[in-house]
Amino acid sequence: MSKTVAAIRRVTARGLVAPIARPVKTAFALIEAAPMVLIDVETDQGVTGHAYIFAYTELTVKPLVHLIEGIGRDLIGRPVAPYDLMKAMDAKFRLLGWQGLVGMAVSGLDMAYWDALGQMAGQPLAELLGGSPRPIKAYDSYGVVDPIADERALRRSLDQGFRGIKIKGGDGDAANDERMVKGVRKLLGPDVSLMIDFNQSLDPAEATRRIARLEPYDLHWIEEPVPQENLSGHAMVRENSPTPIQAGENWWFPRGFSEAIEAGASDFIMPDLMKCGGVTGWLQIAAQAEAANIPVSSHLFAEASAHMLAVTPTAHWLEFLDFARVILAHPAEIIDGTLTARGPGLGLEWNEAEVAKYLVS
Ligand code: SMN
Ligand code: MG
Repeated sequence: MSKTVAAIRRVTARGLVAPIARPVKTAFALIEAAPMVLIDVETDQGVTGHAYIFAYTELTVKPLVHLIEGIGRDLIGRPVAPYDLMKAMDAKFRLLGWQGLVGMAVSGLDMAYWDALGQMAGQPLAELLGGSPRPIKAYDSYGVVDPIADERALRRSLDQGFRGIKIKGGDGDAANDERMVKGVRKLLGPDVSLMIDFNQSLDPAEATRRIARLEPYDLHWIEEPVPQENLSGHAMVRENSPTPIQAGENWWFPRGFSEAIEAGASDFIMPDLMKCGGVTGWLQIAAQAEAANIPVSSHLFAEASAHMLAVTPTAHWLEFLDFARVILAHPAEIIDGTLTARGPGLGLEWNEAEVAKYLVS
């Protein structure tokens, strides 16, 4: 039984800045809207694969659109085969290097390819990969919070059934972090997992001091205490930390994870589908994590990550930070604090009327 392999007919990318329900304040910036790029990979089988990536800043939206469409022109007529894509991209970008916008573009294309394959099979991606969609435990992801001003929002998260809340630190001094953590812990009670994310803002000595100060509040993890590339610094902080260390959203491709695991940088890892090499990269990272007994959580991209965590042997937490809500025809639905992957493919369909409102030309 042989069937023609689907081939690429056209790749389109569209940039937009979408409104978000809650601004996210980090140690470095205030994110008030979500700059994103939507990728559509049209095949000759009548199916179009979809994926979105997060550009972090509006400045990188147009360069990403240009890059993705430029790569796309060279893909026309080639099979919708993610491993072939990775090989072709390696040949194209080896001398330039893959980190940064190139890696984001390639990872986004990979996700759209897998979405097309799932759609063609009439299966959710999790099922195509040999698993089955199941409810994945999610945490609600906040920026820096004020336990008083944000009390209503936090209570609403609990009402939605979330059993985990992440907040951001490093926006001020250690006393400021402690006030926030103490207030949020009091509000949540002892049984909800509370995580703090420093977004790479500290040096190892300061991180160690702050983590010791936060010990009484039973934090579930300390995320990115020091710059992501400082693997030995992560390991040093981890060595002295009573709380598990979490990192990975800024490690690039499976190679980045093997280096970090080798360095003993983190207790937990959280690949970002857009930086880790898409679905193809994630699968290779999940295998490394299983071999090393490391729990795996996701970063952003909740809809696609719910598929990946369903086929990750050491699946831990799904991050819920709802950047894509307004541009999706069927936004992610949290039920009892969990998210279940939906198909076919990644289950992404654009709400074109909303997309049109936020396009950057
Ligand atoms: C984060 C990254 C990018 C945008 C918002 C928040 C963060 C996280 O580090 O872990 O969600
Ligand atoms: Mg983070």
